[in-house]
Amino acid sequence: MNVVIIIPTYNEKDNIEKLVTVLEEEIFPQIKNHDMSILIADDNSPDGTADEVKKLMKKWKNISLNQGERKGLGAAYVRAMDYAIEKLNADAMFEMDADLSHDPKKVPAFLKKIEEGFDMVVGTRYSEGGSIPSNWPLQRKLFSILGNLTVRTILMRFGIHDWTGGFRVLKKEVFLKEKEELTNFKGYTFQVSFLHKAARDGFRIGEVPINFTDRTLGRSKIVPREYIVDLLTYVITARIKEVIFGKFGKFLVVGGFGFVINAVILRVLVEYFRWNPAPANLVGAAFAIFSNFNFNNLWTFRHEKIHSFGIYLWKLTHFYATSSLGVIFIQTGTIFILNYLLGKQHYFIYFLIGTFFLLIWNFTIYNRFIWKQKPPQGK
Ligand SMILES: Nc1nc2c(ncn2[C@@H]2O[C@H](COP(=O)(O)OP(=O)(O)OP(=O)(O)O)[C@@H](O)[C@H]2O)c(=O)[nH]1
Ligand SMILES: [Mg+2]
Repeated sequence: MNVVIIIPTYNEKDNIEKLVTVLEEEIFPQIKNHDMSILIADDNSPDGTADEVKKLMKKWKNISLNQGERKGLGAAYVRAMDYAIEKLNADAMFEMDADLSHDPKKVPAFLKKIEEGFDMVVGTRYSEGGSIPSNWPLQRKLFSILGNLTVRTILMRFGIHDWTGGFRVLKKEVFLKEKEELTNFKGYTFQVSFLHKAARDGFRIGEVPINFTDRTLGRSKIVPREYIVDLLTYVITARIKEVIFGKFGKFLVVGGFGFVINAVILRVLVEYFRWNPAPANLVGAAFAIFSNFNFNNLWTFRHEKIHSFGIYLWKLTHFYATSSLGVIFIQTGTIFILNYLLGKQHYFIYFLIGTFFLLIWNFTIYNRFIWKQKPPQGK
């Protein structure tokens, strides 16, 4: 594989030579089965980082420099990953800080995980074997640990321990798939959002424990307050979107379609054929149930999709049986009772009220009995 180690830099003149030298002289010679190179993504650092890199490029031929305007860490990574794939033919790319916080000795362990079949491997400080600096004040330690725990909890993904770290390797396919969505995350939120989207899309995520050390030279670029606000905004909105556009959202769309079928048949039978609202609703609902079953099977619950025709018929019957309970007793029952008490003229409002009760009942039943989910598989 062509493996490119991408190192973003902003004013890292004092660090870059040390890091590059260790990689070139100690690490790369150990790696026999991959072509290793380095790409430095510098945002026109005023301290002259780029001049330092140009000197290093004379010494080692496998170093490239990708320069651009400063638009934040995420933007620098997106630009550099594009460059690595197009110009350097990268199959896999590392993300690594320039300030020596990430131990280059761990590079082979990351590559081993890629060879084992993982698509993206993240360095983790928060699981066994990993660590944050012991000299950090308690407040900073707590902040770091609780921050990651918050992200894991809100996103409901507990299998990944370190969301905010920046020592990773990923196959080019992961970047190409997520790239379009990543351009919105120009700052440090890039790390969380990239990992979240990769996990969402089913890429295999591996972990390597790392021991994070503090930078000794140069200044930190992170603006904590801005970062926290961006990070929380991302995880909360991402989670809300997942819920709305996930199963429940699809369920509403399918149900909405069924609702229209039900309503049209009800109106036609009542207005043109002079039926009573209750039996008219039963006919409308019978068609709506058929539509709902098929759309849910093909779309909402497609991961638990039913394959054989025998099972399809069995499940459809089962679905009619469970749905008819709700349709007869809850929806049509509401129409029947209100019709009896208040008269026929507002029958459509009774239908709306009955359908609302039915909706709540149905989602519970569908989830519990019909497309019962397999237990999640541990990663
Ligand atoms: N190209 C580019 N690199 C950046 C930018 N912001 C940060 N970096 C680099 O990204 C890496 C991580 O930044 P740091 O400032 O070390 O962030 P951090 O590690 O979270 O903070 P510290 O623990 O204080 O070092 C370093 O190599 C920075 O030079 C940016 O806007 N553009
Ligand atoms: Mg750092």
